[in-house]
Amino acid sequence: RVLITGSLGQLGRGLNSVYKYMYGSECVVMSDIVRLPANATDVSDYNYLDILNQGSIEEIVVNKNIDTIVHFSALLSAIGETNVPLALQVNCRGVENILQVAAKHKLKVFIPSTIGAFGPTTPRENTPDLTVQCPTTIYGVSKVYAERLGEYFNHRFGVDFRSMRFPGIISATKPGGGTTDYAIQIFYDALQKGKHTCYLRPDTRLPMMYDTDCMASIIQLLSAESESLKRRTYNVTGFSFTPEEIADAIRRVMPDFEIDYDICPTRQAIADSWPKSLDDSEARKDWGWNPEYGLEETVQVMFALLRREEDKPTKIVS
Ligand code: VAH
Repeated sequence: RVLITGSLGQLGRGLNSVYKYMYGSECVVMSDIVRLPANATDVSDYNYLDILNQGSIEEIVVNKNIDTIVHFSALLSAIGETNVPLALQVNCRGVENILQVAAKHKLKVFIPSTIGAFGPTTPRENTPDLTVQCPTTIYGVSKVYAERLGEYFNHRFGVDFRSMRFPGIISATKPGGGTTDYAIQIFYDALQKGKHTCYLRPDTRLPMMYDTDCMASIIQLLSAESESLKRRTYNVTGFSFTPEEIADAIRRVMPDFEIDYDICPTRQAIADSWPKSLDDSEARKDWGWNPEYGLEETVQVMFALLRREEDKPTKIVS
């Protein structure tokens, strides 16, 4: 049975649906710190869980007989810079609590890392798994800490810790406070206004991945045999593009779409410190990572999903 923290966030809701579909709803326990939206439907086992309270994590793990935690709760890169003390609490203390509970109750743990765990001194093209990691955001610093702490708990206490450095994830769910958020907002704006004002420069290249591939990577990494994993933290990526290039791809579907630019210095500086493309060959070799979606497929599926959503209230599927 899997416990998902931050399960109402961008990735949590999708993973919850995937787990329910693959293994049945009795196999997934959702948690977060906010009430369910009033129009939420199909939520089978949703729990309040403050990850800063280790006892509460333990209570759910024991009461619900959890063997795996997918720990999504985190403050993302842009919002982290606006509240460093909270980012330290959520991203560092939260991870410490999860790993300590995992050690005590012998759990498997997945904690996502990010391209944000790299920084301006990292080679930016085809960035490998093992390289310089000196990030300049509190998000990045806390994710390097999570990677190191997870690996430490693995070799010191035998915790089955697994992690991936995700690029920006494009999904038909609103993200919260990241630097790559524009790559989702652009679709909502295209449908609602025919126009998007981008906070990054037109030539800012970043690695990205479509939601379905992201979910598949989590399921695949979590089901890989421990012996096949040569490391505990892997790079994974889908494809890289710039705002200009995604706008062109959108125009191939919606010819009148317009983009203009109003640069946000904080987010631009963050994006400029991150890799433009990732080398994920180790994940491909060790556990069969093989993404399916490119830019064109992503544009197609995002429009299809959001057009459907336009007629419906927000739905939480568990
Ligand atoms: C952010 N989406 O923008 C996150 C992320 C790839 C970066 O981890 O902060």
